[in-house]
Amino acid sequence: MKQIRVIDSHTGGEPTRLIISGFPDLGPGTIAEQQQRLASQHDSWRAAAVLEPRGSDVLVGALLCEPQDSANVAGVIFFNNAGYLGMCGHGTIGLVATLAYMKRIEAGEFGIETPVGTIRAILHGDGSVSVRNVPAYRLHHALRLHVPGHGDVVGDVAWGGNWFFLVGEPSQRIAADNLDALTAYAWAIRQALHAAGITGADGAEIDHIELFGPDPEADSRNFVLCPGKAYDRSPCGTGTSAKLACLAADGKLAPGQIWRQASVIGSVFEASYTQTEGQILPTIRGRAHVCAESTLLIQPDDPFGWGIRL
Ligand code: PYC
Repeated sequence: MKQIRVIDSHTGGEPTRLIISGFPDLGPGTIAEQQQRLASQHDSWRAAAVLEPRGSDVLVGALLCEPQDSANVAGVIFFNNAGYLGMCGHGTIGLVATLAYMKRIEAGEFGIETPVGTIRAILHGDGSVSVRNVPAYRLHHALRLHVPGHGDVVGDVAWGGNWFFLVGEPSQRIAADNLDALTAYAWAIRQALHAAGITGADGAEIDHIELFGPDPEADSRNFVLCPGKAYDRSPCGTGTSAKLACLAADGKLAPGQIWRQASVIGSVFEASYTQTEGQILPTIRGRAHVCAESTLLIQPDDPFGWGIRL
């Protein structure tokens, strides 16, 4: 029987399952190389950890890895029901909160290696976590897209550690009582992007759709549809980074100015940026809480032991 030790947390409602031990050895190399090995040779472990019957579509897995550079506190590979993520903001906040729960770190600043680069995180004295993300930028502005069944939709394409299509004036209300309609609308946008051959840089698939609306307390409320069709319960760290890149490009948010991004369920990230050449360096601050510590078991005769793949 296989055993996988995990600690679950949630960041503003969005869950992260940190894999502490039990996955196969991914060998030497960068976190990006290890991610490729996990995907090509051991993907069933991802499925076992995050798919039903142990997981769910909304769960993000985070494999804790040894960092290549000993100055960094950890390496991490993020994945979900559909595959692998370059970076994950809520997941990094969950990782840092979990390392604190495990007493591996105390308040301070840390380097964390991800497949898309090394990021910096600060664990604050009040338990909140700031993530200084990889550089973000807007690739396309005000792109008009025909979405069958929904008419024309105008949005930006931006990178925030994952690729996003950001729609400032969606035809759907951003509200927790409108989730089915939001999901159908965002999924139709994603399919229309694919059909139109619109991609991120180097042909990368735009696999996150982000819709915005007003919020009574924050600067904006969003709905983010993740690659596997689950919506992000948090305001999405990489999505908020992509949003900052668009606000900066439009001259609507100055460096250092705080942007309060609410999620569709009302959790909030505080975000700001500094400028680099042609790109921005976003910082996202939020809070995670640990909520379970367990051992996943895979019995050899369990027909769904390696996850339900539909
Ligand atoms: O917080 O960056 C994020 C994220 C990506 C997918 C789900 N959450």
